Amino acid sequence: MEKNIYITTPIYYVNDKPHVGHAYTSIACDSLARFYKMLGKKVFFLTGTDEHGLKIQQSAKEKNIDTQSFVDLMSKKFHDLTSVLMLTNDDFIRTTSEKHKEGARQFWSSLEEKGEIYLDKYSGWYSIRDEAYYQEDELIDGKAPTGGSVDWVEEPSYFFRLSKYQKPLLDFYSKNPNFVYPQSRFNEVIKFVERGLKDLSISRTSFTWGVDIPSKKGHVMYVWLDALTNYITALGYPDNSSEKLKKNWPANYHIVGKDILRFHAIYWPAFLMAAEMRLPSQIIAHGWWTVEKEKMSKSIGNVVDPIDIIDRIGLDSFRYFLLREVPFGNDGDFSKHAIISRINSELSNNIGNFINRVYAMSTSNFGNQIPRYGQFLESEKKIELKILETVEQYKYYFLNVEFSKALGAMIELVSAGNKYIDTMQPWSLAKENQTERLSTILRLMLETIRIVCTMTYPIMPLASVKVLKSLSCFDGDENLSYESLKNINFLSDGSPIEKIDLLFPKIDKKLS
Ligand code: ME8
Repeated sequence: MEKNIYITTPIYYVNDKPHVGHAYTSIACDSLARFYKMLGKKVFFLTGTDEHGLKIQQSAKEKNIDTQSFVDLMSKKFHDLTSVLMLTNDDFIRTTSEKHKEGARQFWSSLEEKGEIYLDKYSGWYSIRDEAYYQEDELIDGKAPTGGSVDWVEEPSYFFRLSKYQKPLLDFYSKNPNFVYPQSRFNEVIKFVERGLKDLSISRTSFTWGVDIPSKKGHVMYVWLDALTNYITALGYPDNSSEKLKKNWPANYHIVGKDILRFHAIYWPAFLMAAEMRLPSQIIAHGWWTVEKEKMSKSIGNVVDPIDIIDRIGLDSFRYFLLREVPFGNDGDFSKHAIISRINSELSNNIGNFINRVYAMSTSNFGNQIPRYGQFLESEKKIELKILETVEQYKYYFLNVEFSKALGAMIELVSAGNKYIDTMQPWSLAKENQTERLSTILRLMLETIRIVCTMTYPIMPLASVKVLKSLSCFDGDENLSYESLKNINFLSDGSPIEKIDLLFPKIDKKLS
């Protein structure tokens, strides 16, 4: 049985509606999922919502809604966003579903049976915003390192023997040098573990909104233990005969923000080791977005609603900007200026213009039909080489989750195409009736457009499909293939070229 490529987003807290940070993680996962499908792989892509914990219980209370109705309402907003963003997720898990809760309880029992859990009393700092425990020496000016306020908590609690996993984790890290991407963040994780691990409090008794543990009256599961198990409960855990579990676990990519790396790169592998389960292959930590250089926050009132921005600039441009603007792993700034300059220069002026001029010349000279190839000269051979080189780079970068570089390679190919047209001056060839040369040049450029728009498909599915359809070469998303990028003779001689509307209009006014 061939294993699927299993890709996950974090499950999102439902204390508030989705913002651009959530959309970012989801779009990155979706693009990777679409790319793997183009490589001919079977993919399982999971997203969902994290609905327990004090933070959510308090948010519901503030709104005067009962907690279950509140999480139903908020989870729906995240679910609706999956369609707005055109995510190709195969499932959407909710941690309040019975199936998940039962799986999480079974995971607890499995840890308990193996002697990994004991009852004691927790006293220490807890940040409700981060749903995280902090050591005294981690606090900065009396706050969590994330800036969240902390409360002193003292309550009976079950503990997980995390300290026991210091060495096994360090051994695992050294045997799996690509476990965390990027490397700089991996180094931080390793340093943290090297400093020593304390056993982790994994149950709470001071509130009730969580997975209850029937045999432990009064305790609910720590929200992170509950949440992390979503990656396996969605696959049918604890049913070890589940086809889904066998086909997908271990995950290939858990893609998360840098703020929640500790949970995924330390706690989760330790829990899995304790449960004697296999570990995920890679945790990818992306950076954070600020808005006009400020931290996104409700009190500043600068939280970007993805639906609002998509209404203004369109889904493709939004997805493109997020993945192109900053190297994955780095922080980025979501600013009007950056969006306008990125979209206008690369999408409108470069790709848009390239497509327009090639379509205009093809339709005016060859009557809306795909022209044929004649003989290749050095200039055409050079473009062919550039295409082959670009598609290799593109794949290399994509598999390394370097989305920005993959798109950069694609943009360079478009620039090479534009330059080739400037040099070849097909408009003069038309005047001189050099039909074969003209036909060869335009065919090669139409193939280049097809290749470019197949490359952009994982990031800009709408525009890509529109162009491919207009070139009569689209027969379903499932048939798009990476292999077709290496073929410069893919279009059919004489088949129709349909007119398309302006693909990427300039966006200056839409953002003002
Ligand atoms: O952490 N820029 O959920 P969450 C980029 N429920 N990414 C951002 C961001 C920003 N400004 N703000 C948030 C949780 N994110 C847990 C996960 S998984 C088992 C449980 C990202 O809703 C953040 O980094 O607080 C994280 O990856 C994701 O949004 C979910 O955050």
